[in-house]
Amino acid sequence: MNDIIVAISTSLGKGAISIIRLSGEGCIQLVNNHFKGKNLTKVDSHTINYGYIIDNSKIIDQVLISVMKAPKTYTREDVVEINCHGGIAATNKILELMILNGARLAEPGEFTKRAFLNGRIDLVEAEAVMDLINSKTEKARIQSVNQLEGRLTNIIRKFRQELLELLANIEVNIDYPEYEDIEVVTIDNIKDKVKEMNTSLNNIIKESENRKIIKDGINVAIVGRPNVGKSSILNKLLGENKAIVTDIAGTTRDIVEGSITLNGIELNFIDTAGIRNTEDVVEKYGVEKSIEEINKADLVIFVLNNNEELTNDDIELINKLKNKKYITVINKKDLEQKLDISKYELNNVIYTDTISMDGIESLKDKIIELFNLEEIEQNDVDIFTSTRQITLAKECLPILKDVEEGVINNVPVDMVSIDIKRIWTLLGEILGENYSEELIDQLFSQFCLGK
Ligand SMILES: Nc1nc2c(ncn2[C@@H]2O[C@H](COP(=O)(O)OP(=O)(O)OP(=O)(O)O)[C@@H](O)[C@H]2O)c(=O)[nH]1
Ligand SMILES: [Mg+2]
Repeated sequence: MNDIIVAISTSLGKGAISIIRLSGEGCIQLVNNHFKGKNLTKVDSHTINYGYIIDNSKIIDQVLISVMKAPKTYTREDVVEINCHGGIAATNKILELMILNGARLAEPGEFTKRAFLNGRIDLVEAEAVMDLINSKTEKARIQSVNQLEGRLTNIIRKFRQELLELLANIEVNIDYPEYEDIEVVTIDNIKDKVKEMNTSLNNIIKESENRKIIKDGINVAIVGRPNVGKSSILNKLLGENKAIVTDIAGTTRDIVEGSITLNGIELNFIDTAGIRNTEDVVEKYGVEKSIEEINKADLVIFVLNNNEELTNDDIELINKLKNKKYITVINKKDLEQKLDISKYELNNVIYTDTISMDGIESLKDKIIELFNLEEIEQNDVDIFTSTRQITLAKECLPILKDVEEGVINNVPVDMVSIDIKRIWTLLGEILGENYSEELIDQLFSQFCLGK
């Protein structure tokens, strides 16, 4: 595992500087072999050194080199960072030089993976690094930084500590059953503690599910029959003419996407092909995609035309939306009303006119209301941010419940202790204890190169 890995850590392109990062035993020597300046193997740790990267005494670039010796580094291994001029050619040439002389191109996330495997960070913190890189809004950034600071990690550690204390109590109980006093204390102790943990874990999970949208945003699919004004609505929501609008039914054939930030949350709008029964092969494919988008979306904006009567295609769509969160937009309210929806119970009805922009603000307000976006702004609590964390935490809930009931029903304490150990293990998995190779590979492969 200690071979030398190398990657370009900045995004490759024209820029003032690029950073090439190396980690692993011998990386300082390797860079020194191609450096004209001070002897890097002799300099103090955590120093920046000026000089030239050379290849067979030919200068490749003028550089600043940071030398960081293990263990106080990102990976806990020796780390070297070469700051070179940001051109693509110079950066690639240095990377190539390192690879030709013994380094290996790092896999995505491999530096962070080493930080984890060497015990510098836990999995929750590693996921926070990835989230921080991917943060698109200020709120998502703050959430990741809190996680990176270890706030969630501390909560889980505290839970696990409490579980250990419970287990210790139970052990005393089993080893010294003659102390009746302890019996009473222990059972009460377990019951209260477990109840308290159940409530607080439950709250964190609930809050986490609500706020997954801080990280991932909300996917909103705009659907409806052709020509009702879906693309016009998308353009007005985005404030730019992203989708083509014409009076020809079937204008949008493929999905068009665009995003805005509303109350600090990213909304990803997906404009779809108008849904109708059609023989046109291209359009038909577009219609299938639209239906797929309905299933994937967190919210559907279902658009109807105020100026037309309801058709079978509309009714089919209404049926598809039964179990979805959706807003009904009745567009073209400036035109004569011919639509009659009185026979149908449609959710969240809003009237719009995309020419005068009437109703567009109400549509945004409705989205804020449906996802409680205003509240999300207010509270600052610690939550699980990845599906992996939420799934593991959820697995603990029924077991906690079993423990609670078991205690109430006088189930033998040693049985209860097995359950408690299981919860302790599951919480440990959140932090990355008892990890599987496969999980680790899959998780870190989602990182970008050089991190
Ligand atoms: N009067 C009026 N016309 C509108 C309104 N919104 C859109 N239109 C017109 O309706 C026509 C169709 O608009 P689009 O936004 O292309 O409709 P669409 O639902 O995306 O259509 P497809 O892509 O074909 O499915 C265009 O001529 C628009 O200018 C509105 O509020 N009032
Ligand atoms: Mg369209």
